[in-house]
Amino acid sequence: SHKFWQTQPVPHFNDNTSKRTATQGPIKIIKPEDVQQQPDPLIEGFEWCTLDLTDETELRELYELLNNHYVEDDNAMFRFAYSQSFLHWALMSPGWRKDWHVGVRATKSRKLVASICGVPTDIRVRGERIRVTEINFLCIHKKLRSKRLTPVLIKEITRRCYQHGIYQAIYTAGIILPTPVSSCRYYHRALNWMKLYDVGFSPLPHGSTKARQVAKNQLPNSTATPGLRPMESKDIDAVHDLLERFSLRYDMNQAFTREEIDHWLVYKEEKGKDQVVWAYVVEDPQTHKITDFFSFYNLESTVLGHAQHSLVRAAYLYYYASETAFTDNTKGLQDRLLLLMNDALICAKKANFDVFNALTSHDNPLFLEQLKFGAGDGQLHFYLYNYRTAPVPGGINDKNQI
Ligand code: YNC
Ligand code: MG
Repeated sequence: SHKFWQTQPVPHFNDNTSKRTATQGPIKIIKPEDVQQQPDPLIEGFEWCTLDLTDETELRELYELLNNHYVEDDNAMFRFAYSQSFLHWALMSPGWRKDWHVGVRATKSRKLVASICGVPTDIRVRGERIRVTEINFLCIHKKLRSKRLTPVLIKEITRRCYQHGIYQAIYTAGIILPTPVSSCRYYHRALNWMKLYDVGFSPLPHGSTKARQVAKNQLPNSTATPGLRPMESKDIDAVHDLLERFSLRYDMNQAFTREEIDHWLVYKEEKGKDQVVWAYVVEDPQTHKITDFFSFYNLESTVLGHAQHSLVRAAYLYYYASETAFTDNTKGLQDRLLLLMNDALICAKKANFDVFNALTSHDNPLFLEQLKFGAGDGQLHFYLYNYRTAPVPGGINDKNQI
């Protein structure tokens, strides 16, 4: 009984795989002249706004809304703490528009009480290339929950996407809605086990000791892949080419432009701004070709109501690729990923992260267990709006996991 979602152009739970396969494509054709020119009204006392995230004040307002009201775990022990640098990075990617940074303010106090945001990109779904907006940061102030404001926010960002000729969207959520195109589980690898134990994230396994857990999660001091070094601007073309070829191995993947590679992977140091993304390449010591790369991003979580610790620093595995996928068998790729991902853990540990997270997407199942990642409680479901395709088994490769 999804009163709102059942009215939307999304596949229904009971659409079977053969229907979804046979009819891949848009669910509803949108005529530009039918797109509503004005937003729907909001409940009394509230009004629409467009956030200007280039303005430090407005960026801080979104940051504060999210830091106080965004996603928490089921036990309300942790809440995502997206930094202002992170929001800048995630919401002002190539092609971004102010229009798609939607807010709701209380008319009297001007306080920002809700948000929904999007950025454009291209994805490929089983060979079909589609322009989409990636929808993220849907958030409603805790005092305004359960008032059916969510459908109003979704309709408004949809209208603003349609107005600019984008008729499809991609998004992720921890909850099940009609209808996931792919579902993944989160895995966690402790880098600072003692802290994770202290804050209640990592339990002490029955029959083990703290000392044994610390020893088990110990990592070498230095990386082991010959030729591994931080990615630089000069590597953009090589990484772009490698990632495109590697991504085409998945049914659903992001089609990057050169500009997007630069934006999403190359960190530009700026005074007073936290580093958001870390990327490393492997440059073959003989040929100087880029043979592999991996990346991770920084997303902290607030520890709610803890005396000693206020933040957990989590690194999230992001894009990676390896030439071994084309030259070797699965065992060759697996061996290479074990080496690369262990180095990713070492790099993250050196950058002072407490935990390294990865989904069961991409080729991750080849290394998760062996590198001592443990299955978490959290799931991440991927959705397409106004596009039907058969379910994608765990192999989605899109950046909308942030
Ligand atoms: C959700 N996460 O099912 P039905 S993820 C989508 N995504 O509708 P109300 C959601 N829909 O079932 P509340 C949703 N959560 O009756 C709930 N819903 O059809 C649906 N949490 O609305 C729900 N952020 O306003 C139901 O619910 C209806 O007051 C109920 O607010 C929900 O960013 C929420 O988890 C999540 O801030 C805003 O709990 C609130 O409970 C909150 O009465 C903490 O709403 C933060 C949080 C969600 C993170 C995310 C992706 C969002 C995708 C939205 C869909 C985009 C579609 C594509 C649009 C562009 C199209 C083009 C082109
Ligand atoms: Mg509501």
